[in-house]
Amino acid sequence: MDIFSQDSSPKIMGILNVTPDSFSDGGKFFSSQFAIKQARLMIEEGADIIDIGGESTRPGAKPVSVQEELDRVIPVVEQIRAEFPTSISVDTSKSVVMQEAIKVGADIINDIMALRGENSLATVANSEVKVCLMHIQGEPRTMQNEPHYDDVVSEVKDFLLTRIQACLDAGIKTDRIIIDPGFGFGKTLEHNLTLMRKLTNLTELNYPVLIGVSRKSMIGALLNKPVTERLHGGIALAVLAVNRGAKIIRTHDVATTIDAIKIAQAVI
Ligand code: 9MG
Repeated sequence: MDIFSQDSSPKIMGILNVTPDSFSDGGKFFSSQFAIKQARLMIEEGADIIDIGGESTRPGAKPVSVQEELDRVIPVVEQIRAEFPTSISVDTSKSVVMQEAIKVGADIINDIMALRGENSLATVANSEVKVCLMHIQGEPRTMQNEPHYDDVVSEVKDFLLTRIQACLDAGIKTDRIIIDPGFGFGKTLEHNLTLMRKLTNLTELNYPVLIGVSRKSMIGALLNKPVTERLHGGIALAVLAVNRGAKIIRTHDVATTIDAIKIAQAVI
């Protein structure tokens, strides 16, 4: 069975950031060995997918050049592909990075801009990879400057339907498409909570829904806790999302999330 099909159990996507702030030495020397070690740990814990990202999407993060992103991401994709049978996702909005990642064996393109960048749609259409289409209002640098919606659920849903249609028109078949409301991407706490409460409005579209809430500021805002103390809040949201039909959970905390979802699945 296709592990991303609507009938399969929820899958865990482990986050592998290969950005300077995630490097073992605090950013001076990036060791791909360190990244591979982290990937191995997440795979041993049970991750179904490793999501590799070379550019931070946090508000205010510095953009990186195409070459810099290629240098960070591609060797790591190559090494994980050579060592592990796990699905590999690459978190990028740059078509050149998508193209090179696909060449060295990526299975999924995770694009926070939902393939709106130059050549992105064609690059994915000319391959066999799956794509995660995420909703964002604005762009990462400024997205948290007073986000506004008249109706967040229907606006996110309409955006995703429009991007799905663009994919279908470009020749990307339905079974290659994953959708994501983009928690924290141009959304206030109240927008995020409304999207979680009404997640079935998206899961009923019959595309696998991916959610990423791990360690995000919505948890910090609710609990008044720093990023290092958001594990339990993230687990609660992951379980609620699975209960509402989410199929892929993107997380830093693989083992704990798997345990929580097993319990949720036994009850649902
Ligand atoms: C890269 N990235 C950071 N947060 C994310 C989220 O919530 N969803 C997806 N698809 N990617 C994300």
